[in-house]
Amino acid sequence: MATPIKDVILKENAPTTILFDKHVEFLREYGKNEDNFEFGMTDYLRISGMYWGLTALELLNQTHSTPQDEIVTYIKNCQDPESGGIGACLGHDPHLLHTLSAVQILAMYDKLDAIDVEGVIRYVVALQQPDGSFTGDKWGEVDTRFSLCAVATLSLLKRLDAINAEGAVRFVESCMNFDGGFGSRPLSESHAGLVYCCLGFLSIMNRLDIVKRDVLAWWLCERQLPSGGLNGRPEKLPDVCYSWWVLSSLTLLGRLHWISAEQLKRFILACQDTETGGFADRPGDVPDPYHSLFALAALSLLGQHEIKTINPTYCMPQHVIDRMQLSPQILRD
Ligand code: GRG
Repeated sequence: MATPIKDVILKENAPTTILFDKHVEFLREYGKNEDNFEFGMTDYLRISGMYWGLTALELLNQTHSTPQDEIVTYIKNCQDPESGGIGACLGHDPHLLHTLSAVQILAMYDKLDAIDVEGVIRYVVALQQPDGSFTGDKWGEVDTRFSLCAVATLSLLKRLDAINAEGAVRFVESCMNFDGGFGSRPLSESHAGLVYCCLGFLSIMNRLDIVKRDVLAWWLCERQLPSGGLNGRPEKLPDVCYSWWVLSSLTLLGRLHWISAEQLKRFILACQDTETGGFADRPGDVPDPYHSLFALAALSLLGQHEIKTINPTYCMPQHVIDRMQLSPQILRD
């Protein structure tokens, strides 16, 4: 007997339009109460959390309502003067992921000079390994996510020249699989999140020529399930965040039109919380800023006009990327 496909069923009364005002309120209020349990339990992802929420608000054209000076001071205080890296929150060890999120926020605010930029460059360079890979921090975990974080950070600071670029590309290429996808390390299973990381990396390095373009685009389209939602790898449930990891990848490959946009949009809209605003991983679950950003960013790639245009490589507003005169590679026919 064939194994049934893992998927969800969308309810007839699921929302079919963007609950714009509810999302603005949800994102503005999220994390304001420092005394609640969730706030204390999410210290370890604070700065990335700020990037998700602030970018989502910017996509909804609401940046003017965020306390910029307070945020910039907070980020400054999270920079470790010794290594130059930035931690998730005050008193935490620095990590490449939060270093990138901090640089993305400051780039959006046009306030990159608020931090010790040379320190950040020193931190990223020190994390590159002899085989070209990057660790996320001083504890040594290697992952293709960190290859993207490293080059995205350096390119936003206009210092891509500081690393061994050839070695970095060779490492990412060694993570490519027979199905055209990429995993976290050589011989690891292809995963849509890591496909985005590797394509984003190659887009910044102007080396998308090395990908198996149509084989990979086909594998990405196979992530779409009967509900319209996308999973990250075979046999897994859909999650609205893959709308971003898969669509941004298809956009970089010039194959966005291969997916069923209408069905995906239906799934994304069904993930909205009609009471509180915000998007959850799947319809009916609890919403959060992470899923809200990647849902809104995917809707932007699908051409939803109320949402500002997103850049598929950096997951930042396109007008910021244009202001910084960055032009990461995109394959077009
Ligand atoms: C947004 C510019 C920008 C950078 C972020 C950290 C990062 C860079 C990207 C993360 C990409 C990602 C989602 C990687 C996947 C990690 C992973 C292996 C998740 C586990 O997935 P599954 O398949 O579980 O085990 P699910 O939850 O899909 O069922």
